[in-house]
Amino acid sequence: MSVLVCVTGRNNDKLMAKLSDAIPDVKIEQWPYCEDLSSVQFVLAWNAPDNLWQQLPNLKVVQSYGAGVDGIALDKLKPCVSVARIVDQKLSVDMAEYVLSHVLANKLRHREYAANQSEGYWKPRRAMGGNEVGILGLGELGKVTAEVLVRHGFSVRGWSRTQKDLPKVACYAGENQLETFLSEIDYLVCLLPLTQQTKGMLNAKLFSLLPANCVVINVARGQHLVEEDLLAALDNNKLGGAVLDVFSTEPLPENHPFWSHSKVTVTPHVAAVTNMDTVIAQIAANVNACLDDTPLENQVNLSKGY
Ligand code: NDP
Ligand code: OXD
Repeated sequence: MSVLVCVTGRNNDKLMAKLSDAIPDVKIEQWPYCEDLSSVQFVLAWNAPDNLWQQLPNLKVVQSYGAGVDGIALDKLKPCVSVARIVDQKLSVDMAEYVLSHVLANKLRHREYAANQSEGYWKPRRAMGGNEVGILGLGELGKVTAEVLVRHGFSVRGWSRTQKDLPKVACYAGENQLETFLSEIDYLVCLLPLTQQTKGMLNAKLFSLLPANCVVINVARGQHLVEEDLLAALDNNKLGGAVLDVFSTEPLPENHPFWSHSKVTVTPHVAAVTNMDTVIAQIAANVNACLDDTPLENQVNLSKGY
């Protein structure tokens, strides 16, 4: 049995060393180098190429190196393959802090004052009044984000597929309650997984259901957003602004209108970055579970796709 690490777009030297320390008796190789594809039973994956899976006849487990599993072509896996994701309190808290900081930055007009400073223009104004934050997705990241916002005095509502019951959070569920959830929101945070149902959800129709001053914060996936619809809503003053951490194409292309739009804040997919030190134990535990044929930690429900 061997483990293949296919975490693309980064240097994995430290990750390989830490994994070797955690599972010293297991052979670990790094894609694209692999001595014997038929011995690979476990893949640690991030943005793995779609044609990898058909080359691994004895694959048993794919472990995502993040919370999302949309970078793994689930439809290309054999039915006997299980998928696991990262669940990590540090990841959730990092996400909550990112969202809180951008809600506060908009409320306190940081962007406006930065623009004024560059012109040497002194114009004091009151902070924005709105205090209502709506979170699409009340999963591992959404529920911690809701909790942190509540603790900071925001009025929080959340929307999910199945009904939730969270302290001091107004919980809505399903398509029927989406319109009510969206009304009267000052900040809309997207923390949904990317699935067939959620792809393109942040579109003109949804924006038309939000109050005109609402700020959209997308920290989930770029494909949730219809970019032209967002630009039109911002330019026609149907939305107050947008904070975007994720994009359909990453890195965001050089000439993309988001870079210079006065109402858009761009960050380079950094809202919550997987922390090697805090997740290595759950990856090692899943390699051992794969070896022993025991249940995985944080297994993904493949029929739901997240
Ligand atoms: P979870 O899978 O734990 O939670 C997903 C939530 O979305 C659940 O509450 C689920 O509802 C809800 N949901 C899913 N489909 C629907 C639907 N069709 N209608 C309504 N609600 C739906 O995900 P996480 O919280 O861990 O992560 C969310 C996403 O954040 C990840 O998939 C990833 O794309 C992104 N992410 C981004 C990062 C960044 O740095 N920008 C870092 C980490 C993650 P229910 O509970 O009822 O099933
Ligand atoms: C994740 C991410 O899904 O970093 O973990 O986007």
